[in-house]
Amino acid sequence: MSYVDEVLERIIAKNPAEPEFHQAVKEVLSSLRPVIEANEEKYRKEALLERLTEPDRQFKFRVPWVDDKGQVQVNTGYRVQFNNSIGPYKGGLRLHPSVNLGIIKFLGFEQIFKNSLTGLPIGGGKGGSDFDPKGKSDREVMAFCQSFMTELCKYIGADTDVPAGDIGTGAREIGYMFGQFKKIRGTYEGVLTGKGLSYGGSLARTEATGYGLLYLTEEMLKCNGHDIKGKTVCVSGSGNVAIYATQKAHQLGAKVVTVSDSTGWVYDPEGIDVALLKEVKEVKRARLTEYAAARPSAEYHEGRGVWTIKCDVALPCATQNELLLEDAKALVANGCIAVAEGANMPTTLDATEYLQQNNVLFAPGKAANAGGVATSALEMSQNSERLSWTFEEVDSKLQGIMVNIFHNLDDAAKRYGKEGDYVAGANIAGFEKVAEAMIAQGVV
Ligand code: NDP
Ligand code: 2IT
Repeated sequence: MSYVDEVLERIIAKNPAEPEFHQAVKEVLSSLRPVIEANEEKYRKEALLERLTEPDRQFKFRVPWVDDKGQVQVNTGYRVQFNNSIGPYKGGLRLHPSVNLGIIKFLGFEQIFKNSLTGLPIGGGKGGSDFDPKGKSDREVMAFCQSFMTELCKYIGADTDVPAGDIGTGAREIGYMFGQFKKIRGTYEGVLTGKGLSYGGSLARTEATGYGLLYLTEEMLKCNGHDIKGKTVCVSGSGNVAIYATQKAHQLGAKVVTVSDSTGWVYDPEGIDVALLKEVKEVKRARLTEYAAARPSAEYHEGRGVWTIKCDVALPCATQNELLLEDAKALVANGCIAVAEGANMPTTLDATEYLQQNNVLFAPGKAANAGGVATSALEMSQNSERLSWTFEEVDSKLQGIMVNIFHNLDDAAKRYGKEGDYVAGANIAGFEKVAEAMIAQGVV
């Protein structure tokens, strides 16, 4: 049996209840086959793949907090420190009822390669909790965040592990967590990114993931003879990534006609009104029904359905496994030319293969959404030098990073005879640097 298949089999046997983790590892290791096969003896002897797929360490802890009725609630907190061979652990904190260890491990594993692709010195990690911020008062969110950080603060630090936002964790949650870290540890340090601008945050971090997604998509289209201008775009999700992806798509002359949330979706043929979407989602924290109620051109639909709308470009920006084989078929039938993942692993493996086989340009999340963590690394740099850069400075660095990522994966794919396969290109380019650093640092 090949080394890759042996390791895949062992991971599934050893971590039986973690399907998302299996999926992420399978995608990465399968596309690394040519690289592994070229170095099979060496990597096997080094147990490189076993070391790469086993987190350095993982924490799981109780998070008790008191709700507004005086009732004690208990959630479970996680932090997985996956790999720090190229820099301190770096990755977001997800707050969503679906969170479990397997989901955090898949996200942490993806983060290793994504962070490597940014070209910046950051390792891979991820954390979160099964706490649901939806419908909670600010005081309840604060109580949860403080309790979560009371435990998490033992394991993180500006040079050790630097968490940030993800689903359910935005500026409000990062603020409460930063305050509690400072109170317990007594140091004012860049231990979290995505901070508010008044206390060490970076300009353009809020916009970075969505903007970065569009910068990479624009470059991918350009290098394949297309122009983003004039394209019709379907976006899923209506959170941080979706909102700023929509804004930048419009700035580049495209038209976004859909957004979604966990209960339904909106089709707005005149183009999504970003100011209204921000008001509904960022200010009121309301459902998309409120967007549709305030916008005569918009139709609201319950359930899923975004990918049935005809578009040139599809940008899944909600969550994992939200673009299925049947959706891929609908996109291809409607003439879609490109899919770029704003979310982490939103496209299932069979849907990805179908899109690639039908010549749809496909940019995987670990490349396409890397602008968020890249700008987090720029926030870390600003915190270290105790300076802040202008919006234009950060945004122009972000643009350079995203264009560079695209060319790195394009080149890596070509080097292994897989021209146009950006999934393989991203995995290979991300892996090469991490593997070299791991081997150079010995068996640790
Ligand atoms: P937000 O919490 O701001 O928004 C998430 C959006 O996705 C909401 O519209 C939410 O709907 C929807 N959603 C979440 N879970 C589900 C679900 N199970 N089914 C259907 N819809 C769902 O998160 P972000 O925008 O920050 O994150 C979106 C994706 O992007 C995630 O995969 C995240 O890991 C990834 N990402 C985020 C980065 C960042 O910087 N924030 C960086 C790189 C990747 P509802 O409000 O109804 O729950
Ligand atoms: O998935 C991701 O890359 C993020 N949620 C952002 C991580 C970060 O550290 O900014």
